[in-house]
Amino acid sequence: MFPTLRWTHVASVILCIAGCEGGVSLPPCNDDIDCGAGRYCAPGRGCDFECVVDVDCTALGTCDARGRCRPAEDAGIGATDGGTSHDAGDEDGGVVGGPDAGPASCGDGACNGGENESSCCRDCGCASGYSCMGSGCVPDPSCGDGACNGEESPASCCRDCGCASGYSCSGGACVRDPYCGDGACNGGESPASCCGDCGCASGYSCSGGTCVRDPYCGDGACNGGESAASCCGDCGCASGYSCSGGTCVRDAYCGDGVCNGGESQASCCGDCGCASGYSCSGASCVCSSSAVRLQNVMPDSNQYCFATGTSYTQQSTAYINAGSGWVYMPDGGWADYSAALGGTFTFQEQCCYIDGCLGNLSCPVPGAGNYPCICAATRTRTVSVAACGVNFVSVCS
Ligand SMILES: [Ca+2]
Ligand SMILES: [Ca+2]
Ligand SMILES: [Ca+2]
Ligand SMILES: [Ca+2]
Repeated sequence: MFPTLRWTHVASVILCIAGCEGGVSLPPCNDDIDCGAGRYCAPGRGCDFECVVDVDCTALGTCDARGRCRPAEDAGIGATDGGTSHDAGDEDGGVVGGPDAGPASCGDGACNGGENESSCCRDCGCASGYSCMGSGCVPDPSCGDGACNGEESPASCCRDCGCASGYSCSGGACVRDPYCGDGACNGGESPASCCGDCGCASGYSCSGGTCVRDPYCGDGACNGGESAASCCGDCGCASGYSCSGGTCVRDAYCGDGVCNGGESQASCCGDCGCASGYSCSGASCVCSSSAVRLQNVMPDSNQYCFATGTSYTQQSTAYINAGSGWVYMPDGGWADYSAALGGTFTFQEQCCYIDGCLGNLSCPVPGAGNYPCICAATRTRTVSVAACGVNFVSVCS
């Protein structure tokens, strides 16, 4: 229980009756002058009333010679000092009291003798927000005073205490600095430096911290769901097929109906055919027919007929007998006869000039009757049938 304070005053009697305990509210002060007559400025308590006797100071000690309550221990000191403190010429202006009165000093627990918070904060205290440190009032620690002090910590006052590495003070709290992997493209990051947060350009994906191009047809790898059907350039084709224009097309082969892919008549007559006279049988060209072409190559001859005194032309005419009778063959005319390849062919030839001036024979010309002519002796010739197809033989050469 708090004590009941009872005050008796010189000028007037004011009783602080029961009920004031713990609730006594005194006017604030810095100096006795602030308190007016009958009061003094009590450190930490305000303008208190002067006392007359100790009983007035029930809980505060004893009443000293100046009418001020002092703590009991101070009172004791005062009693000890009493012998000198009561001397005339006391610093308090000759206020001579009882044996408890002593000289005011900073540290005596009372803001007295002209002390104030500037000169003696130990006794006089400090204004709100300040604390007595050493010999003066200093501001209480506060967040923002530039020093990490009092109860401050990075969590409670990062402005003064800073933050751990990788964190910065923002809005009064430590927030983590931007880093690659925080899910936001920030702090100077770019797709090149942090594709995990910043992503990549179209057609690229972030892999292992680097933007790598997405698979595409033409990158040289069969990837990204590509197949021979969708991208034969990267995936290739089945055996016997080659990628051409983005599609697998069958390679050239003997039997595709086209002479291609290095095929020749010798290697693939089915596609490339055979030379004249040959036909493709199996995989080879074989000679299907051979013949001898007999052609009259004897030129005409210009002559002069003395009998008539005129120039005239001897027309070349040949007759051929290949075993089936004589055949008329005019100048440049020809006839074919089949003959076995590798064998020989025998025929007779008679070479004549139709000659109206000197003719001594009669040469038949089909459809035109007989003409006077000059003929060489009949000759039998045998030729080789060396080539498949037509073997050309000049007659009357
Ligand atoms: Ca601070
Ligand atoms: Ca980031
Ligand atoms: Ca690809
Ligand atoms: Ca072919």
